[in-house]
Order: sequence, then structure tokens, then C-alpha cells
Amino acid sequence: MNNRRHFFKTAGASVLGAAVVSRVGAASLPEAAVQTSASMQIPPTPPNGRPFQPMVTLNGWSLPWRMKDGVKEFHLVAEPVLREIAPGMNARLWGYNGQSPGPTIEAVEGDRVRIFVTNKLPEVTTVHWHGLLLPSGMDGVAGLTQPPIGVGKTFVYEFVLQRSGTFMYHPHADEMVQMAMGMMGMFIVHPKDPRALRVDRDFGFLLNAYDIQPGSTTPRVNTMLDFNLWTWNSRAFPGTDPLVARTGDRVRIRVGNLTMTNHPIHMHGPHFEVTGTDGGWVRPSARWPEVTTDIGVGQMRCIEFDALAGDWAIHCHKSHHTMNAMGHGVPNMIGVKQQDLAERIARLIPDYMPMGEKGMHEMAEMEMPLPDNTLPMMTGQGPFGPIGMGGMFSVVKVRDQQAPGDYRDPGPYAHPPGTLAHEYTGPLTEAPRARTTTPHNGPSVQVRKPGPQHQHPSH
Ligand SMILES: [Cu+2]
Repeated sequence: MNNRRHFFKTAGASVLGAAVVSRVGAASLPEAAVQTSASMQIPPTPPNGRPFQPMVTLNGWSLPWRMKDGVKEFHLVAEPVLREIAPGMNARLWGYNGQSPGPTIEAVEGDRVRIFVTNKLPEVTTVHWHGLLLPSGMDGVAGLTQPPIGVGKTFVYEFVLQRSGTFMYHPHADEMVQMAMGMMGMFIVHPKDPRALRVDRDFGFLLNAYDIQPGSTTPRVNTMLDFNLWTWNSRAFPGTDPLVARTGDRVRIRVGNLTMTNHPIHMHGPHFEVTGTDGGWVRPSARWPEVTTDIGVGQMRCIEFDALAGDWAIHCHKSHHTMNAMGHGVPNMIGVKQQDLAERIARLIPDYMPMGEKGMHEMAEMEMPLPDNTLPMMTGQGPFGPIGMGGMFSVVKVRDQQAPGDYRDPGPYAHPPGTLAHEYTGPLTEAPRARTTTPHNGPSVQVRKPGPQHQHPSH
């Protein structure tokens, strides 16, 4: 009897014990911080671990960690999120910890990191640590190096950071869908010596793209090239933050490309050097000056420059990538008198949008009715009028008086006297103009119709 009672007592205790253990188990996961804002969050000075100078993620944030027995522990939660692409437009994406892209993970060369990944997506996922040197079994390729992380499951990745540099993370499970839905983030490994490769301001963002039809909120995931939203960290101008610096600051911008095409990133103003690639830092003797650097698919480039005062545009040089949602079936109507034609066509085809008679600039000045949750094709106001840009565009704003560590938008640049383009008001003479109509006795053009001899031989 005593034994029996004792048995029940023990059983009860063991049940209780199990409950306690499981609660302890839950508490042993690091807290998964969630971000609700799409604006730039300046990371704090590292509260523990090896010291480093944090990177500032454009329209993003860095993931807090905890130290446990000398290991830096992070908790990523893969989940559906609502991301503001720019004021007036939200997208239903997949991301991590409340945002897309996910938070930037920052650590130091030599750190051992343990990253818990909880899957709250409706399908399996993994995380691949793009560019990091790690054991094969931590590489995150579903099927090849690990079973996929099931719905509702948590996996643990653990490795030592061997080299400093700029890396990325993204799924390697159903990646066409998951990356088209916005699943990606940056992974920064800082040098062990915080004085090495020191800059005054360190910015970073990922190039990404979405196909979200006007009036809808969820990306089409089968699109390969014809995206209509070209974004930096899932933000389109004027939703992109300015990159703010003080005159003379050494500035680094790290850019990773997880779209399906290359992006020549062009910065006005100071010349820069490419100081880092996917494989690490470029030796000073191997750097060369640039004003545009092409970033291939899956690649990363760090650029550095000495800041000069002014408002300097920074953008992708593919001109369609500085436009927001637009139909590519827009006919070229330059020089065509349209008068009330557009209005009459619009009665038949409600969303008919002709290209302007004089180009598209006039469209930037028009208030056009748009479907809900749709950005104008080009938008954003500058001190001199509309900025005919959207998409992959921002402004490097450099000011003499910007305080160190202050990233707030200083407003438009006050151009020193004599340094601003202005209208010429002196005497006018008639300037010669190039002839644009076909002359009667002009050069004749021979048109050769394709005949059988021009056809490709059939095989
Ligand atoms: Cu581009």
C-alpha cells in the first residue's frame, strides 16, 4: 500500500516534472523579437560579447541576441508578415520576426552562434547561410544537408564565424516561392578587431523585387523577370530611407542581390571603391574607383567613399527599376497628338493609360486615379518639384553639421551661392535645331524582304 501510494506520488511528481521541463524547454529558447515598423531602427551598441560597430539596415533592424555560456543565441521566426512597401501600399509577404526582409544578424569573427529557427509558415522551410563558411550539415539545403523544418517545428543551427564580411540568409526549400514572397535577410560578420576596416557610417540593404498586380497585396510567385516593384529591403522610393552622413565621414554601403537580374547601382557625387565582395574584403591595392557597380544575382558588394556635402541620388541604373508598378504594354506616344483620344479609349478600356505626348514627365505631375493599395509609377517630392523616380532609388544626404550617430533626415540641401543650376535669362539667339522630319531628297532606304534564302535551315 505504502509502495503503491509512493508509486502514485512519484508518478505525479514525474508528470509535474515533465510539465516543468517543457516550460523550461520553452524558456530555453531565446526570445524572438518582433519588429512592427518598416523604418530604419538604429542598432544599440552591443550590450555583451565582443565589441563591434553595428551596421544600419536601410528600413530595417538588427536582431537582438542573448549570450549563453559564451554562445551568441538568436531566434528567427519564419512567418507571414504585412510589409509597407511605401506609404499607401502594403504587401502580404513572408519574412522573419514581423518584417520582410528579416532582421540583420550581426556577430563577430570568432563568435560561436546558435540560431533557432521556428517555422510558422504554412509549408516547410530551411535557412541557408549564404556565403558563410560552416560545416556542410549547417548549410540549410532541404533534402541535401538536412530534412526540411516542418510546419510549427524549430531547428537549431550552430557554427563558428570564421571570416568577417557581408553575407545573407534565405530559404533553400521551395525557394522560388519563398524568396518571391520576401524571405531573406543580411548576416554581418564584423572583424575581431573593432578598429579594423573602421568606417563612420555603415549601411546595408538587399535588392529584391515583387510582382504585385495593381489593387492586390500578394506577390505573384511564378514571375521570372517582369516584376513591377523593384525594391531595397522591400521598400520602393519614396518609402526608402535616406542614407544620412556628415561631410568627411567614411561611409560604407553593403548591397546584396537576391532578385533574378543584375542591378548596376549608381551613386551621384563622391566616387567610391568596391571594398568587399561575397568572398570577403578587397585588399586596398586591388580596389579601383567607380561611380556604378553592377551587382549580379546572388552577389554582394560593399562600396566605400568619403562623404561630400549635398543631396546625391543613389539608384539602380536600369531605368525601369526606378519605376513603380507600370504596365509594360504602354505604347510610345511621344509626338502623337492624343487630344481626347485617351479619354475616349478609357471609356472602353477603363485602365487604359497612354504614355504622355511629350514623354512621361507630365504623368509624374498628374494626380491619376489608381486602384487601392497601388503606388504611383513615379512619385516623391523634392524641393524643386516631383522626383520622377520610384523603385530602387534613395538619396545620400551629406551635411556639414550632421551630428555623429544622427541618422535623421536633415531635409533638403541648402546649396551654397553660385552652385545651383538656374534658368538663363540673358539675350536669346535662335539655336540651330536638328531636322526631325523626313526630307524629300533624303537618303533612300532599301528594304529587302526576307526570302527563302534567308530562312534558317530546318533540322
Ligand atoms: Cu535594377
